[in-house]
Amino acid sequence: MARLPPDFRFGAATSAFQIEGAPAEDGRTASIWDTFCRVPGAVANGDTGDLACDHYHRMPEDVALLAGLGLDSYRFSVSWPRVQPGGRGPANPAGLDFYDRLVDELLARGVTPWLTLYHWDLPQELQDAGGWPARDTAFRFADYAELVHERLGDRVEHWTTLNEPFCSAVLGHVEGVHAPGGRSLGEGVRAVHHLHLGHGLAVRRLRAAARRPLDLAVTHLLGTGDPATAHPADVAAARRADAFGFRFYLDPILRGGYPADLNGDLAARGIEIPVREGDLETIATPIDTLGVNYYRSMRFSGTDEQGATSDADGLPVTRALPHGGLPLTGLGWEVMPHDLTALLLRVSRDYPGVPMVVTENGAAYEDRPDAHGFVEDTDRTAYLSAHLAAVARAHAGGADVRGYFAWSLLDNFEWAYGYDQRFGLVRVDYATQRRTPKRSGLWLGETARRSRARRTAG
Ligand code: IFM
Repeated sequence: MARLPPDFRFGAATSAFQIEGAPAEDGRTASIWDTFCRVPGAVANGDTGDLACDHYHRMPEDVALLAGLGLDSYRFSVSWPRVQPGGRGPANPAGLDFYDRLVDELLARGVTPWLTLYHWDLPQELQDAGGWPARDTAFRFADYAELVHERLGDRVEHWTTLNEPFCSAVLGHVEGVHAPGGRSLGEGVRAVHHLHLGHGLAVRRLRAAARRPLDLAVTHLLGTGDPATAHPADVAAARRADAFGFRFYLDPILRGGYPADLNGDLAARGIEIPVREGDLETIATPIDTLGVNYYRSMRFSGTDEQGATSDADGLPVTRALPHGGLPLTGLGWEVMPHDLTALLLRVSRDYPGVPMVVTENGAAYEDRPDAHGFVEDTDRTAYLSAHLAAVARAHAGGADVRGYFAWSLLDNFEWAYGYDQRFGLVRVDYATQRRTPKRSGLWLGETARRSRARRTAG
């Protein structure tokens, strides 16, 4: 494998709703995911986040596990309805206390905290007031960011505003498979813009309030998207998918505007991005790091199953297809490490000057624990190893990529798939809440240790 730089960061990631549980403790109010879990059929098996990994009560044990593995960084998210119930007004000190303790626990064990402010758990009261499609939510987010920073800004250097706005906006408002379960392209587009605006406002507030140099970032879910064939309809479909799924997220933040072709595609559907004067400048406030989450890539076809190139409204078809013939994870996602290299090289070429960190990468597999709860997950270990090698190749090719966080530290609540899909480096037996590091976790920790040893030796 090509060498990673000696100061390369190795971590694991989680998010609040997926692991914490304790939905009504110490003043926390409901989030849109608490509500969505109650919608019949929305989540597999009717699973909820009520207990999850009970991390709210087991946090010191989980931090000890991460540190024991040998990882140097921990990416976690703060639950908005825990620290600012209802999403407006003063902070809830009891909610903030939890993250205060978490940060101290991490630092005491020599682990760097990598904090994400928003990983999809919008306070339900803000949803009732319009949610992300409403402009006001962006301003509420900036207030919330400042409250968290007031308490933790003395010890936390790395701040990510949003995790995967594509999922919040498109899975949540267009495809209806994530909270809040909307199915409207127009609402989804409004949500994207207001998420971007909230990001920019928060970056400005944190920068102004900073008591120490901060590393400010946003994390996007990205992949490559080739045309299914060289046919012009497929080439055009891949261009549309790239505009809607990739450049919609990177261009406003890193280039100061929405792509012209995207505006055209949306206009054909009667949709306009609700940009007001000054928004684009706010959104493009410089960041220090770009978080890249990578799982898989798709191909795009401009024809439907019957070969038609336009739909009932006369609009062009864009259809995502698998590549075929590749190994699959437990979720049926194709394993494509080479595309991670291509992706990182593309971002560094098209959006130069911003360092990257892979803030999520990992795989769900059907784990088979032995009698002691140990999982010999050679599949996941091979997945992580191949993707880390892909990161190293991108680095060798000139991409400024500075770290890698595996998704996820623990098996956890995998959104609409509930607890059926396990991504953890550490197995969680949900009946007993017993944690057992898997082979993959031991392997990643050992890889991190070896990398640090090189740094010390060098
Ligand atoms: O579990 C999710 C995470 O919350 C966001 N990124 C993708 C992961 C796997 O689906």
